[in-house]
Amino acid sequence: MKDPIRVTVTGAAGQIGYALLFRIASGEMLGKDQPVILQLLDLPQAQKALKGVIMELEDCAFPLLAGIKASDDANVAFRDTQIALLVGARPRGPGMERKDLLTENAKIFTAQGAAIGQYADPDVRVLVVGNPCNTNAYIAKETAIKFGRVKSGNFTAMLRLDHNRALSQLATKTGRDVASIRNLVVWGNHSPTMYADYRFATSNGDKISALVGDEAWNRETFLPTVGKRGAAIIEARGLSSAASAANAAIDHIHDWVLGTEGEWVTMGVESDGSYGIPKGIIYGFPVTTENGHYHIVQGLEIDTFSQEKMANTLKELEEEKAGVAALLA
Ligand code: NAX
Repeated sequence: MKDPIRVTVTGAAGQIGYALLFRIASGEMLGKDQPVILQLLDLPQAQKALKGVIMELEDCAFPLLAGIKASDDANVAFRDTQIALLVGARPRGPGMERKDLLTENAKIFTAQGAAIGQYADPDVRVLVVGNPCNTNAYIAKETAIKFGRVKSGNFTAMLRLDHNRALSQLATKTGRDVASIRNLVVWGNHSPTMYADYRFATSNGDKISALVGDEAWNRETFLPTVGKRGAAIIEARGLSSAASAANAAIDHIHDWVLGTEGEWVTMGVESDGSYGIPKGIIYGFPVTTENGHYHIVQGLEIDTFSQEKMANTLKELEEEKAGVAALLA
């Protein structure tokens, strides 16, 4: 039996947490032969609900679940953690400006970044799901690396739900199996400014753009549908995406740790300057992964339309970064 891997989930009593924890414990994220210890963080007022979730986890008698700890203290929940899923965040309240949302979340992710920087395993891999996830990941990274123990490249943000949404829209449009579609990318910020780009995508060797045929569909239907999918789900369900978000988080970590065998996936990762994106910004890029490391796919041609889209989503990220700069000084 392998040694258990310590997995921290924040916001564990929330709706994404409820769709996520059982799948992690059943081995869907790290493999059916990999035991896990869950270290669950939530606010003091959510501890009672979290206790109920833990009772249910116990009642599943998962063979791979080697232990569960719950805490309202980030310094406890992140101790020795190897995989950290930062799901909990401050939601936008009535009358709350975007700026206030950024600042409130910056406080949370500064505190959690400091806990990770001091107490996590030095190789910890971090996925930020809580919104605004790219900037929250940036804040956690910038804070954590000040302690000199953890790697800045191991802080990532979740663009995988956007990637999966785009895959599904393309499969429906072309009549091809979703599993046959390769080489899709979603550039930039997890927000309606994201740029889902199928110029390189293929299905069984055929170019997706040729199968789509109609050029206007990209601008008029595909990009708005993917960009506004979160809002459409809230409108239909009365609640934001939870099961699909949890599924995307599972996919993101699974592929990062276990490898993509040359296939592209989208991850929000620290820019190394690729495609003119300033170093340090957490931006959605196409990546391949092997041996627990990701590599940004290089050398893709960026046409004028794509350049504009990529610059637009970058501008939003730079504004978010400027909005929290004072808190990181
Ligand atoms: P819920 O409101 O159901 O749950 C959030 C949980 O986080 C609550 O239990 C709350 O007590 C906890 N929490 C709040 N502040 C915390 C803190 N400082 N430390 C620890 N726990 C804290 O929200 P849910 O639907 O689960 O969504 C969670 C986050 O995911 C939100 O920020 C949401 O915007 C974001 N999403 C991100 C997506 C992405 O693709 N990146 C898609 C889905 C989702 O919208």
